[in-house]
Amino acid sequence: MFRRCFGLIPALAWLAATGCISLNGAVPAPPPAPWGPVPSERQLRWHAMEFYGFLHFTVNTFTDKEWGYGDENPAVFNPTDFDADQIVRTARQAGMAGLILTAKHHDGFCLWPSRYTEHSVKNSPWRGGRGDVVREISDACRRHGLRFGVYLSPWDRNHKDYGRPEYLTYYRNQLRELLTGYGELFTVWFDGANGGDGWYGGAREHRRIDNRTYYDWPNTWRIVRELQPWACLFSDAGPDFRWIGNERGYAGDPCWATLDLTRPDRYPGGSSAGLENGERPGTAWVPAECDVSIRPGWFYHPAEDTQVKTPAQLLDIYYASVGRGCCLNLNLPPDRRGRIHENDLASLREFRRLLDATFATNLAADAVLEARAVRPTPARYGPQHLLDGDRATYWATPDEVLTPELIVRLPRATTFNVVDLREHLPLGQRIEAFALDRGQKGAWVEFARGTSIGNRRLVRLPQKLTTERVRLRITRAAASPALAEFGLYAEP
Ligand code: FUL
Repeated sequence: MFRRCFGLIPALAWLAATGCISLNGAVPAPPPAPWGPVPSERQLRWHAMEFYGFLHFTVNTFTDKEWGYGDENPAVFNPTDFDADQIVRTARQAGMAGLILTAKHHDGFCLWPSRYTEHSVKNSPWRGGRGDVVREISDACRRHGLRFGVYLSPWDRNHKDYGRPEYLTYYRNQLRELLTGYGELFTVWFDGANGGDGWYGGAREHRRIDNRTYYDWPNTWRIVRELQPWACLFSDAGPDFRWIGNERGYAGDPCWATLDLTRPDRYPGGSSAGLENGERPGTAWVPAECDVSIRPGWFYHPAEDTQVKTPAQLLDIYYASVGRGCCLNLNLPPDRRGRIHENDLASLREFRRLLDATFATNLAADAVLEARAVRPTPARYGPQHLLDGDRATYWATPDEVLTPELIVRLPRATTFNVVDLREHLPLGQRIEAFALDRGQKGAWVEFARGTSIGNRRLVRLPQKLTTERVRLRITRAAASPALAEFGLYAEP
């Protein structure tokens, strides 16, 4: 009994501190009811990654192509100095939270020694036919603290049965090998490019498939759910995250995390119309990934060594993807040595330096926040949660207050050009529009407006401004806002 009481007091103090109970008698209001579609726990983990990478690597790297025909001799795959640690370290130093490897691209060549085909690394001279790129990259990801995912092209220009039902068995067998042999996967990336001409076991013909029916996706997805419950399924239409509809790395503005999956053209390889902006209210939470290559092509081509995106271009992409609530999937193509090329490295390093210099300190960290409305009780729902760096806590208003204001009183005149906002995603994407003002000679002057927030909205101003007061006005919301974070930053 004594021991129980002894533990009760710190427990009560902790609950009071977190706002779950109030020791002075006020009972916190229940949290706002979720509005519209909401993310799963699996999707929330994906959202938290924000920035990860693609590795496009296969026979194309050696044949100088983007799409292999499927008749490539496995002997052409022969990296001279493959170094998974160099590749993964580069990604980690760039700030990536994970890597997705093209285990099999459209040419059908497997980067792992699949039991179901001879068209793989086991027939290449690399590592004497005993190599496994999927193993080496996934192990290196674990060593460096990155999550790992796979791209397994549904279209296979090598396989003789492509286009027939038998191919589906082959595809699922390969998928099972990847799902069971390489530890936890954070995603399986199902590409939408499909059908057309290919080698197809020597037939060398054109094969057309019906994207809606041929792959029987629901049953393939079920295999992933069963074997890798934390893996998010990617395709043009989700179900866990969607394509942004372009390969430039730019999200639309607004960019909603929801889609209307009742549309007949929403299936893998279906229409890209509407993907850049998403759909509101939508029927499902299907946030977008912006995929883009650091070079013009997805695979390494020596002629593109001088066309690596500059740090400034990468920053623009970051603000237009992560800064619009998406995840950024930046492709780094290993070269013929099996390493990330020095030019790509140099660009990534400077990009990272600029991001770190920008986001090292929240310039609003010591501000006094004044909210025009707070849901009872303030300990639980007050604006102080906007500065705690914790997306699980948030500022919320009573249900009927849809357009509240927040005043940020800075301890001194502060210069910034980036405003960082996050919604509390488990309650849905509630905010539809906002405006930002600065205090100037006793008045408020608007300096920015925006629409969707979702996982993150980075408002990047063309010029720095200096002020002691900032005001955030939520100008339109579908339900009372639940805002998790607020930050002010200055680009160097
Ligand atoms: C596309 C593919 O056809 C490209 O080769 C690349 O893999 C890109 C990420 O997706 O659909």
